[in-house]
Amino acid sequence: MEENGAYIILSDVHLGSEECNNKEFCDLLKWIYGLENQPKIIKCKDKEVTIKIPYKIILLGDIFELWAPKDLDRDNIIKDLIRPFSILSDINCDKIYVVGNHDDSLGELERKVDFATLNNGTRFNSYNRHYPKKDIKSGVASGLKIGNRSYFFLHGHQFDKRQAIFIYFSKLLGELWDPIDWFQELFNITFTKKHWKTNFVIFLCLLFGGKYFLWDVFLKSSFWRSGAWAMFTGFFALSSIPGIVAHVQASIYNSTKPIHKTAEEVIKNGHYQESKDTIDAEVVVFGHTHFASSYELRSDARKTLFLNSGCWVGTDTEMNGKMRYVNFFIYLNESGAYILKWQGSGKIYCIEAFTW
Ligand SMILES: [Mn+2]
Repeated sequence: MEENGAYIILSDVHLGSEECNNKEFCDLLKWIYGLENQPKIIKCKDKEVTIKIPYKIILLGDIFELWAPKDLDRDNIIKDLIRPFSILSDINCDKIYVVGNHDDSLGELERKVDFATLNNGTRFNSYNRHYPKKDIKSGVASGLKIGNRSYFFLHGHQFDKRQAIFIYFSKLLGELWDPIDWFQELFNITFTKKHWKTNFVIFLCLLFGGKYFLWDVFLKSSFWRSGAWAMFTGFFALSSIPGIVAHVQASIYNSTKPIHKTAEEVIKNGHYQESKDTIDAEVVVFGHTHFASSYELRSDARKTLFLNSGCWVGTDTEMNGKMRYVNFFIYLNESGAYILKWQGSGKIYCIEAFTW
């Protein structure tokens, strides 16, 4: 597959989360929109690079925060997405959405939003695992040829030991298995969301009240009356327990976040196994760890360049002696790949450049 032209890769915006840099993200999208009439020349080391309106924008996963939105309320995702997605749809290029782990349940949309055409004639496609897709016959995931390099795009949770168990069970089941998402869905019923704490108290009262104080009454009462008790108890259990589980999951997840790893740490210490790798590409672009960086893996057989597209959450902070910067994107064209930081008002800082 060969598709020349420039590409912009964005990942880990986490729309709907507490720390999402939505304003900055919208500013970048407006700037990309403007590139159509006015390409921008930036300096990368001592080279000049012309940033043009891309041929495609690749949204590389975790664009939406479905696992732990603000107040665990998924309505916050809808509030957050309206602006960026309306700007995005106006940008005159095709858009590709590759799902990540925090928006994994959108993978079910794969065939449903494929080739949705927007009013300016641009297309929006979604991909469940990676882009491009695997060849069904050979099982090999061939890269996309841009210029004289081949590229492969995936969110990157596939390199994560913790996520591997979800993926393993999902494969066994033949469908998506994601307990975090499951409890999020149960919790995001308006009645549960609003009243889960009170519901839990009512549930406990019904459960123990029924058992200790009303036991006699129920034993003597009709089948229908104890049936009604069971039904109410069940109803309040279902309208409260998902709230507890969702909150516990969110706090466990937040305290053990597998993020902030550089591309080098992911490939060297993570779940990446070269022997099992079926990706046939020279450059692998991924996100997930929120750390814009690069790493070149050299073996006798080949050389693979891994690029991490960073994130749009939180602020620039020092982590384990290294600076982790936010608000990143990757720009690719026929002659190179660039890791770029958005500094506001059209100011772009080039962190790393790979030219060929
Ligand atoms: Mn992720």
